[in-house]
Amino acid sequence: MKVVVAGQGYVGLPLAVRAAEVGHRVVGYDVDLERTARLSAGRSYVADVASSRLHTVLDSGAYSATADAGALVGYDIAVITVPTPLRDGVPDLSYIESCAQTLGEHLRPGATVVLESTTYPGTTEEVLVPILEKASGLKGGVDFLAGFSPERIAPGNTRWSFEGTPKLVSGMDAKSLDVIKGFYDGIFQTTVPVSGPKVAEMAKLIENVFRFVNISMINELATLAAPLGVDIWEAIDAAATKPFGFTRFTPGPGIGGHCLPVDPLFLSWKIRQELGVPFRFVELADDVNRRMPDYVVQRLSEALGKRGKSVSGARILLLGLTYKFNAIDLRNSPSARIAELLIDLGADVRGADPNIPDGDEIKLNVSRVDANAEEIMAADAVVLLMDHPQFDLPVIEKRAAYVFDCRNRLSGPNVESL
Ligand code: SAJ
Repeated sequence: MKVVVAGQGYVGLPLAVRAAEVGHRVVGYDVDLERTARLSAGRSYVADVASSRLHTVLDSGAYSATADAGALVGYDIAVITVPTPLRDGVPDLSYIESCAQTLGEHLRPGATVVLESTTYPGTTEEVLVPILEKASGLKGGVDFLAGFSPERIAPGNTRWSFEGTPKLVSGMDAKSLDVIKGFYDGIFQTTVPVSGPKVAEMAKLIENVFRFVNISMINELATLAAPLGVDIWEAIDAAATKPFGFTRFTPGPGIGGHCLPVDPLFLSWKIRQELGVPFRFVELADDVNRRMPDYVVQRLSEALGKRGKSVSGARILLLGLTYKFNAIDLRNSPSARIAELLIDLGADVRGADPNIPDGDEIKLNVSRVDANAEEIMAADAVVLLMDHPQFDLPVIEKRAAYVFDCRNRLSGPNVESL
């Protein structure tokens, strides 16, 4: 079939390339000209899609990348994989809406549109379909088909492959489900049909709320275990020996990324909008999560105080600025807030992270340095935020005057753990 994948990011590109590899003619549509130029040159910027795979589908003509909406004409199926960020705490559906408008203008009878972007229950039927109908003059469920199928990409996850991860599928009606299931059956080893888009939209949110709430809970417990004199890290490892009914999460400086601190708030916002009541677990988790950077700074201030120093004027080296271990993404990373708090207290803050793509350092609010022995020795305090594999942990342990370790990877008289 002629397939359009709208949005060629860490979700859309793997789907587009896989669809091309299984025999579809795929147009990778993105409004970012720099991205489409890179893709057309066969240069992947998504870790899970090797440039060699991109070259193969480009050379065979199975895949092409474009920012030109005119290339969308005549698609049989279009998949929307655009961002759904929060803007001032409110869900921002503008990317979905503008994409739906563009796809609607090129929608013809018999075609199918699938939404993959994570969003609150009701978006597919109450936002997407009406826009498609208005832009095309066609009727959803009669002239065209639509549904929702959440993405379950786990960047860098080597345990579960893209096609090996079960895929939820839904349709606005039976025919839509049938066609959408058929499409994904050609790409994923397992598809899981559900009764409608709202179930699929909610299921995805349950997946991420589960993580968000549990990680926040373990973070709050970490702040309470320390004064109780309990080693939270050892206690978690002990709890994790339970072979059933437990999922291990570890404390950190805060929950970052564009999924976990965002998606659950889509749900709590919708619940307040529709029902006028709070989804208390998510609102509490968000509150706890927002306080973690303050907690890190408080522990740092106390440690410097014990060493006769104050944060003001202290030279502080942050190690690991991206949002999680081995990730390259800076979005919602706790490091930015921690740096901001320290700078406000008069500290001289530097940051080291080998994973940040060149050019992205302009987004940093700290000067970027290498995590070398000189920088480590020159700092009054080192903070290990993300234990990226490139960091030389023994050097940090040996050379740092003081380390606040948010990942419990180090030990020594100069080391304290979160
Ligand atoms: N984090 C902790 N402690 C933990 C686990 C995570 O502090 O025990 C922090 C991370 O450092 C990060 C944040 O939480 O800042 C989110 O971590 P994550 O492991 O959930 O990673 P994400 O945000 O990349 O989540 C993605 C999600 N994928 C999608 O939403 C499509 C999630 O559903 C996956 O379960 C997760 O990857 C995964 O398992 O890798």
